[in-house]
Amino acid sequence: MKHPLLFTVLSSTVCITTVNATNKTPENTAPTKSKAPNVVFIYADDLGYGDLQCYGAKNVETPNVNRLAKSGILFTNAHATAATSTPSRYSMLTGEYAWRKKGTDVAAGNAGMIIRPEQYTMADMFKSTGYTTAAVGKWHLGLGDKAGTQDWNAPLPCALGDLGFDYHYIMAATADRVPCVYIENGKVANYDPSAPIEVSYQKNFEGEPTGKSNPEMLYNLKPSHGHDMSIVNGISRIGYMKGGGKALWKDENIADSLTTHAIQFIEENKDKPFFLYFATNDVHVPRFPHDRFRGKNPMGLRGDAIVQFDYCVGEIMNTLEKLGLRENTLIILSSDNGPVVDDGYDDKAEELLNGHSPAGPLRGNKYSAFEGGTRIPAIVSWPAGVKKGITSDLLVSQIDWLASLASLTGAIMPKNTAPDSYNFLGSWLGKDKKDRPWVIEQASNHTLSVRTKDWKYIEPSNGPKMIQWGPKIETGNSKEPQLYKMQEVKEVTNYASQMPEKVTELQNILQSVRDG
Ligand code: NG6
Ligand code: CA
Repeated sequence: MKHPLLFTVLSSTVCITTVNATNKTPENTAPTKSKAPNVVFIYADDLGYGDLQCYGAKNVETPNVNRLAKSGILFTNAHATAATSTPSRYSMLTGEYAWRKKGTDVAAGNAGMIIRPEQYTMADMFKSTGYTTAAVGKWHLGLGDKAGTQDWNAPLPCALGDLGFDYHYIMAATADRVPCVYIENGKVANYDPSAPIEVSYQKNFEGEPTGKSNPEMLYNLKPSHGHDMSIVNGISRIGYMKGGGKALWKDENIADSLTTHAIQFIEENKDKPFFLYFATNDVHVPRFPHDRFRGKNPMGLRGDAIVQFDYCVGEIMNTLEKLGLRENTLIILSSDNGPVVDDGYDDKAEELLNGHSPAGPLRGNKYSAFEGGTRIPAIVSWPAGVKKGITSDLLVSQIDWLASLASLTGAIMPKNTAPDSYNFLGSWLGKDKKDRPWVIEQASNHTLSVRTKDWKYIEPSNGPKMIQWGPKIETGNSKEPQLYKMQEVKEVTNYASQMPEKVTELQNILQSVRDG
């Protein structure tokens, strides 16, 4: 059931159904296939609100993202649904808040596929209107049938082909989790029969070195917290694996490998509408950029990883330009959650910040209920359909991409799918000035917040105030209700006791969304 509060807002406004290539807006017509824009998501990992030059970053140059922003809309009040990857991506790809579904916390590399084949996804939506679809990059939503049952030496019983993706070339989870191989169309890419793959998140395989027992085998990127299990390419990871041989990725080549596969997909599909979900490994740990990007800015590896990300963005844009596709390609660039500096490897990211603030002016980081956990960069560019050079402070959420883009393509979403996704296409394309009445944000310990344009309510939680496993990261937890005035930007003064009516109003919104 669609949420009554949102329904009231939406039913009183005219929704844009499509925008064609000549920048006119015919009312209530779905685009013909020849005019449907290609859609490319460039989805970064752990890239913060303040990490890009066009968002005020210091110490790092991001000329390609700056160019993308100049060619479209830069959003200053856009939100991911969660402060970690798996729930954020689950929500974005299905249009259902992850907290409605069990098993959507940060997934192990041998998690079973969390989005089930019968669920409707972003890729299904595009496919239903004739798009060719692909996912390239970090997946982190599980594969195969059940956790721990995958045979990585055979085709997986279910993979992204069952979720509407015609092609996929992905990392099962994250670069810091085994298995350290790419999966291409449900099978390990470059499979090496001489080195069968075994994976366990329970115990090590006999005789295999780990970061804990064999620190002398580690490259100079040592774990600072956790990450002391199997060693692959001289880097210890979360989880145990054996084998892999020639199929093992090389960390310094991940960005190039993903970008090359993304470009190949674009080239192969240049004559028909395509949807590409390009989910970069940057700037997640272990940060291990290629030599070309090392030592290029004062922030060390984290800064180099941002530059590497920017390079990949440039490569995608250049490819589209070269093929004459840029004009009618809608690019959405964003991040799955807020930034983190020390995320478990001693890469000196903390010491080398040199005044850079990864979350910009916001309080909190990845994992946090504070704004820095979920307010993320978001840029939308579509030369044929969106005005250029705009900055938008509209309140928007990634949860709405599915319904909004369905409205753009003319897809008819089956009933009872994407229950939390609403059509805010006009806001995302800069055609109208409609804020989302509220967005819901999920912290890593499941604390929920309600954010309106002016206020934010964080529900009480018994969780600790700081992350428990090491670095100094604020969780945003408090046993008391918290109410912040967002005009003050930084969540410092708690107005809850002074403004009980506002607290009740926001609590009611949260309750009704929960019940919805
Ligand atoms: C944490 C890991 C962190 C990162 C995160 C997931 C430790 C100490 N920390 O458990 O390094 O992998 O999970 O990040 O192991 S995410 O962006 O994919 O959600
Ligand atoms: Ca992430």
